[in-house]
Amino acid sequence: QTVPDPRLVCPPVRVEDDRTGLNIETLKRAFLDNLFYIQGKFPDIATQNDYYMALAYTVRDRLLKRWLKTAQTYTEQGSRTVCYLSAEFLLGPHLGKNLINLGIYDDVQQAMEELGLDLETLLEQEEEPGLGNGGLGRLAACYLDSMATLEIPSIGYGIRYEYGIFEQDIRDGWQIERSDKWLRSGYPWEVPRPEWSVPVKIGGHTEQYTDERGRFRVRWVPHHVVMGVPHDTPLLGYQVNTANTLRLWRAEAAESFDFDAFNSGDYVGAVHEKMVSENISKVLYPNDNISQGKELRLLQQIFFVSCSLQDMIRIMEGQKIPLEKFHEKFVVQMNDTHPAIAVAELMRLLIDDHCMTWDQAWGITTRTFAYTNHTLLPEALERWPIALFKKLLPRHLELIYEINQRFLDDVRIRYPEQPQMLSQMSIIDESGERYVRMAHLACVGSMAINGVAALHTELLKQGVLHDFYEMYPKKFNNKTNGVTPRRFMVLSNPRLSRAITERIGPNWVKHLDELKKLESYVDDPNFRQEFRQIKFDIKQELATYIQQNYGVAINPNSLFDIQAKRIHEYKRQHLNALYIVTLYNRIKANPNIEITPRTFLFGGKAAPGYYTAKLIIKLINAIGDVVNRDPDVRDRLKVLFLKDYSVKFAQRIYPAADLSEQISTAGKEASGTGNMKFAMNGALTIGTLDGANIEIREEVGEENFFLFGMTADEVYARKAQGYNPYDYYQSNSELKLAIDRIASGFFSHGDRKLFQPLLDTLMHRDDYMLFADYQAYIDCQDYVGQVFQDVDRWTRMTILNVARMGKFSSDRAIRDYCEDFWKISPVPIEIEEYSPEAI
Ligand code: CRA
Repeated sequence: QTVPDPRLVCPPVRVEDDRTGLNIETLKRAFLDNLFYIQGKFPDIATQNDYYMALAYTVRDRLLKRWLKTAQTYTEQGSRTVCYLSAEFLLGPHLGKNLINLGIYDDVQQAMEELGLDLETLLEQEEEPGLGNGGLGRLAACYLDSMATLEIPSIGYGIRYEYGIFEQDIRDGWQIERSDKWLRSGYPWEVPRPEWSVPVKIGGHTEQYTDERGRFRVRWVPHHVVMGVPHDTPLLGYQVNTANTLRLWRAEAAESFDFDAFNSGDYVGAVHEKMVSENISKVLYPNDNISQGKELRLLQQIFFVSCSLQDMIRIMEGQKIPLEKFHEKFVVQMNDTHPAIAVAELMRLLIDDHCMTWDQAWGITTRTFAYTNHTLLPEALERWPIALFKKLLPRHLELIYEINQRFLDDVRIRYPEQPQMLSQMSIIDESGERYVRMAHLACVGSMAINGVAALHTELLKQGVLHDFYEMYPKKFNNKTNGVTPRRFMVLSNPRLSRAITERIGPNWVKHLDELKKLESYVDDPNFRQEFRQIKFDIKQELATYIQQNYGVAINPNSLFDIQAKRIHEYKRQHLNALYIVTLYNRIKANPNIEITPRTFLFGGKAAPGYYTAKLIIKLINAIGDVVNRDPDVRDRLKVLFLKDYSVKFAQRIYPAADLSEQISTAGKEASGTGNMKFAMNGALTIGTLDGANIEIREEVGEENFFLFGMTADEVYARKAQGYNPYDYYQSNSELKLAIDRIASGFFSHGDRKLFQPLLDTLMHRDDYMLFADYQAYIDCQDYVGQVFQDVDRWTRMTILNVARMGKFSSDRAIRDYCEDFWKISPVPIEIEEYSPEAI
């Protein structure tokens, strides 16, 4: 290592008290200063958004000292670093989380109050960066929070979409989409770093040549080049000095590229090029668990992957670490196959740009990457037509062919008598039109492969990735998902958090297993009473919100039964709807029937092109419109679809739930993470033996979980026998009544055609086996209703659920990744206490 020029060694950071001080007077002064100098406003003309921005900048200033110290420490120590590659990061709002992590929430609240402002109102101003669809993107965000909190050096790499997940509105019961302009009023949390922009090549062809040392080389002559400009966001851990970086790439035209067209007078042509380049980071594909196979999506993938890998090489060069040590400096985690092209791209960079031999490059590559699989659904498995691949990434295709040839040689040696293994395992699907199978590329190029819950990992090993499991059993492991208790308990449910801390102290926030200590309060009448009161107050607040925003009165004493997640047939929101119709039918048959009053709440977006999912939204709204105003119901049932579900809104929903609906067909939900967030906030779960539900039930105890339905094995067995949903329809009178009522046009102003496509699928195919699980679900729901009446029993169950959720902290998941195959240990960040007198 060379000694740096002493004149350039950064002295300890010394900045004014106003930029770092944490006491109330300083916070107020800094806030007013930012209102004046950054927003350029005086109080008379300032909007709530100006106040929000002034406060956000005040908080950002306080992050910067920690962020720069973190970066400096990692640079000096050349720390081993996790790079988390993800096409999605569903962060949610920053302000509240940063206040919590800095430990200044209450002081800032008071500071704002002393200035005549309300912190809650300011927090509401923040537009969240919705750069993800659902669980996968939110998981990435939880993991970044845990890595910072555990002081693990890490960089999140992704795409800075100009438009995130669409805004959902409901018109006449139907979902309509509006573009999400999250950047419209300015985004104070990021710092653009144009000086670290990198070029990404697209299209063109390759040429072979012999270099000056007589080596055989390949040169890629691209059709054009796009620039990636990094935009960095600091992510501070909880009560530590570590602030790691989320680096999102924005696509820009390579300015100098089309000078020819420009000079020859084709200004429009030159600008067109610019537009096409910038399209790459324009919009997030709004599909959850569905791969559409669009060209622009492949461009997004190579774009952010290439930028990120080039950035890692730049970092190594800056730290003067030789490139041969790439796998010692970095571990690169691929969040599903969206970044799997990284395997070929790293090979290309090492061989073509850095002159390594194949074996050396492959040795590094296969020690660097790890792959997380998030789904078994066939429609989500990514494969790209060879022709498209060749057009956009001619060099990568050559490299993939070579990787595949060498891999298939190994397969041949391993299975000399089984030639079918070659076509089954090949990275190239040649069964019809030829495709590149991204999951196969990811498996071959990674040192570790994991599923996201115990069942899911088992099913991967038995099913989709079975051949790879046989060939590389040691690569496979399970990492059950987790969620951050900072956002989903401390921030979203401050009252519950305070009640917990009063009993067991504050350590649970970082060591969620300590919630176990709450078990000794399960029979304490004061604690029970307080627990119930908190839930009631939050439900009442949500009721007020619903009254104001939807004009529907709901009873805070009723059972709040909530299903909030993406709308998908496998998640079976329509099974939930069938129970509602069943209850309604019972009331119509006997208006005086005893039933537990319930409020059914739904939230979630449907992919804009997923017609059936959109029809399910329409069905829920249609049922709600009838049920909510039928006088026979006498307010015992209310059904509401809450629009535009987001991280911000989810934070309000989880604490208000009594019952959490986790009712996917067994074997279909890889893990689920909403299931964890609900249970941590004292909701009980009604669920199938699917994904992480199984482990939640194991932890909280089977007596504290409402289980129903077929197991994954039973689902496969029933399918194999030949499943006929129509038999269930004919033989189950309540099911028949429910279906017939929908079919009759009762919920659709007499229109019998409206829901027919949905009902036809159910009666004749029912891929997700709603009918087979219907009776078990109905019985279980009826039982839930009875248990809810027993207030003491219910309260006891909810306390035990909260107390036993320790396993589902994302801190536990990250510790497992670190110990198992990341092989990374914490790097604490020391900050000398700043004191103004020292200047
Ligand atoms: N849609 C799974 O379906 C899982 C998350 C995070 C999903 C969820 O069950 O909790 O990932 N899969 O692991 C996915 O996106 C591409 O696959 C999801 O969010």
